[in-house]
Amino acid sequence: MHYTRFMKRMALMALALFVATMSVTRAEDSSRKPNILFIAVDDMNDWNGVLGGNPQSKTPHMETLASKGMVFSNAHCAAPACGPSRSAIMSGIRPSTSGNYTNKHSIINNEILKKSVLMPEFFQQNGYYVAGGGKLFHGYHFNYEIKGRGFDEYFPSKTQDLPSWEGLKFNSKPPLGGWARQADWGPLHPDVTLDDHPDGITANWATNKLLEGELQEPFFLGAGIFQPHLPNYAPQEYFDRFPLENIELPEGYREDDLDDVPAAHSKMAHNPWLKRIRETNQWKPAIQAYLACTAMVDDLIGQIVGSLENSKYADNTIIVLWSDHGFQLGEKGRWTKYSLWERATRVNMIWVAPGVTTPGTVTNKPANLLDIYPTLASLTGIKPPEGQLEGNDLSVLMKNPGAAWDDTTVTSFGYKNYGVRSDRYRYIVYEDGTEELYDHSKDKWEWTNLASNPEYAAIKKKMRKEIPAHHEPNGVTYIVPKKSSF
Ligand SMILES: [Ca+2]
Ligand SMILES: [Ca+2]
Repeated sequence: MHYTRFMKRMALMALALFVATMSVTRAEDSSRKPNILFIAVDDMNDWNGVLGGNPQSKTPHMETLASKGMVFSNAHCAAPACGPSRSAIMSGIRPSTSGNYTNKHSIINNEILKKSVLMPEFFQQNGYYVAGGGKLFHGYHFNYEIKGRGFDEYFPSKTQDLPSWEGLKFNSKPPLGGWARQADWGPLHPDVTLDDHPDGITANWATNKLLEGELQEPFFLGAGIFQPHLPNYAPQEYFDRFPLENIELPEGYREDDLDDVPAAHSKMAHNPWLKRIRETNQWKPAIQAYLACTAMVDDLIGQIVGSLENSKYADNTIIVLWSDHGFQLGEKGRWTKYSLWERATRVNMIWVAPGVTTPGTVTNKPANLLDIYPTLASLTGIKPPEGQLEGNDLSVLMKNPGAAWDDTTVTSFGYKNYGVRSDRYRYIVYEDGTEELYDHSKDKWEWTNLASNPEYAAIKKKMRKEIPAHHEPNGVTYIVPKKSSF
């Protein structure tokens, strides 16, 4: 008996010693954990040199970044709108699981999301210093719901994600001012420089954080760039790079493109902007502005990444650059996002993970913004929250691009509307059961809907199996305050 108790005590002491040693090791490990530079870009589609969606674009800094790491060229959003896309990124939970489907759905009052550990909280709870600036969450969610939760510091403040637009001077009267708050574009007054632009201010904040070298390590530093989200305002020099007389209309536009598309698409969301833009002869100026703002964002990406490279953190910092969804500039009669077509779901996702990614790697395997959270957990060696994350760990592909992988990835918009993308096909099914199917091997602009062609019945059946089994009803609606910024 005595002997047994002695042994038990010895065992407990050994265990205590082991645990103590482990925690020392963990503490030491934690000081060596990689930092994270998390760069978010709003509404940036594939019109850049990395994804090759439009040869008119000029994005040398993104191309340089891509050459240093791994590009996921077939990456898609969880939802084609700022709010649900970013809620899914930050929680790692699909919209169809949470019921957070649109910009007006709450995070903090959502029964599922309110129990989740959001990404900034996850890193903060695991010993990271978490700093953010600019648009990381959807503005309403951050400013009125999250209020800096999980962040040790936020710029400009924990209840204001974007630096103010107040006082910015324009070169001339914005072309469409008045009919829709965000339907505006144009150069800023010649006196206005990039340093005065809200995105330039956010980028300068991130630059200073990196170059000052006083961040507590390991850190998570998030910089959220708002352009090329509308309204597309940039300094004149960016407009000068894209002379109006050289602007081409979108290659993917066809006047009759919607003839073979079920009517259900317009129920999800529809805006009449293209008609208005054409009537006012603004199609080319609007494209010019999108390209100009994308070029401006590219310069800011170059600035932030360059600051990291010139900082003491360069060798031990993971970079992930992502955009929250794509953007349509007239294709299928649409302006902005809010659709399940390629133009709206395809996103930018570039990773540089020291010692993990191979420079200049590109994979076309299906990926999703939902995958960011589990990938960062894996790359930092931190156990993810139990039973929460629904995305995949992309580090598997970073280590072995030929690894076995999911055949498809899913985007949803609104209750029971789904888009499924494989390497080759896009399948869409709406709540009413109507469908679309496109073969990207011969139809990259998704002009020909093959859903009613019996030759593709087996493909459709296979794609349909990828749709989530659970469809959570619409979550609690967020009440938009009367006075709010874009
Ligand atoms: Ca967005
Ligand atoms: Ca068509």
